[in-house]
Amino acid sequence: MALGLISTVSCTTVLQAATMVRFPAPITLCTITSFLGAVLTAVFQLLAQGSLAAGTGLAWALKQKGPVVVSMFSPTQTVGFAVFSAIFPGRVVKPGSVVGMILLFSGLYVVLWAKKNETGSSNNSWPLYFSPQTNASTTTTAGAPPAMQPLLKVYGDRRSQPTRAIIIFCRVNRIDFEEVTVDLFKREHLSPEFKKINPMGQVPAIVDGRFRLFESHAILRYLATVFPGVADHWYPADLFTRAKLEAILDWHHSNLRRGAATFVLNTVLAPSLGLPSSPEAAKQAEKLLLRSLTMIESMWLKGDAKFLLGNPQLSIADLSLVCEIMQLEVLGESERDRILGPHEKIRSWIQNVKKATSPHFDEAHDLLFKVKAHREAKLGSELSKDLKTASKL
Ligand SMILES: N[C@@H](CCC(=O)N[C@@H](CS)C(=O)NCC(=O)O)C(=O)O
Repeated sequence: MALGLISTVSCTTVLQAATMVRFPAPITLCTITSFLGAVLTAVFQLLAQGSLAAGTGLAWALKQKGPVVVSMFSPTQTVGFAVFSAIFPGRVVKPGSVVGMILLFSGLYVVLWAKKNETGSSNNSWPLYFSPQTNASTTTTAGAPPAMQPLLKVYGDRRSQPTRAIIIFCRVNRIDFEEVTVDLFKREHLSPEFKKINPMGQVPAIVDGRFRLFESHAILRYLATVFPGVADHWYPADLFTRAKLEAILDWHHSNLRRGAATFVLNTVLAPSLGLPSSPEAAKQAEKLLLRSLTMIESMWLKGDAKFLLGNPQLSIADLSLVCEIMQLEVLGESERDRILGPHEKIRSWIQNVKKATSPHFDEAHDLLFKVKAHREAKLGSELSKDLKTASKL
């Protein structure tokens, strides 16, 4: 269809040039040509799109394939001019012109080849903020790309709390993304392929077109800033509020996260994965975790505060910190209650964040809840085995 359009345009241009020699009325000719151009575009649009809403044929092609691919139409048109000039006014096409055309084509294909190699994929060139937003998101595992690929890829494992924060953020804000699972238990985060995305070998990480980023807080800031649809309360433009949130985010990594993650690692994760664990490290981590929970309540959840800093709506800091605390679920009900029981404000803050991000919060934590249920069932059967053994003694 595009070739038909190009042939028609070349043909009319050649005829126009011939007409100009005998009928020197450039403005009239220009008016007729423009009118015919509009009619041709409309016909092309109707055939290609079924509507007249997509702009000119060129605009349509640009949207479909991008500027470099569309420029291929110009040499094709040049060939059209040469062929029709030879047919209608009987012009002679000289060998020099043919060589010139071949050089033109070769140059263009070198550019197309270079562009493809530069980005790795012609669909994946531009960052998120140039892409249309939809509510769709897809899930794949590393190495298995889906049929339709959104521009933003989130690499992570739902067992990881910062990964869950990113996924919830994207879902709530209707950011179109592809979730690529990097299985921590299979050590996929240490693979050379993943290390090209995050040389630190940790999840989460994102690839947005050509742009790569790791560290969950940096990712949340990036998405909140770059995506036009994200409401201000997530990462407020007001510099004073933003600076206070930044302070909480920085504090999080060396306090709450260090306490919670080290405690869970040394009490649940390491033993269940057959890795070495340290009761002393667990004890120190528990102290830091309890101190951190007290600090959050006394510093940032004062009075009836629904969210951190007394804000009426949640921010990226609420989401990040609450996802961190959620890992305590795997400890089991009684252990979790022992730690969170005395912290009523923390418990209602978790509920507030959960409600504000529903149903995505529970959906992202589904795997964690399953791990918890599995662990409790296992502990229950071991306990009943022990009780049976004890009753025989
Ligand atoms: N500060 C990083 C922490 C990332 C992190 O610790 N990720 C963990 C999973 S929650 C991980 O990939 N661990 C694997 C490893 O360190 O080998 C962030 O916020 O993104």
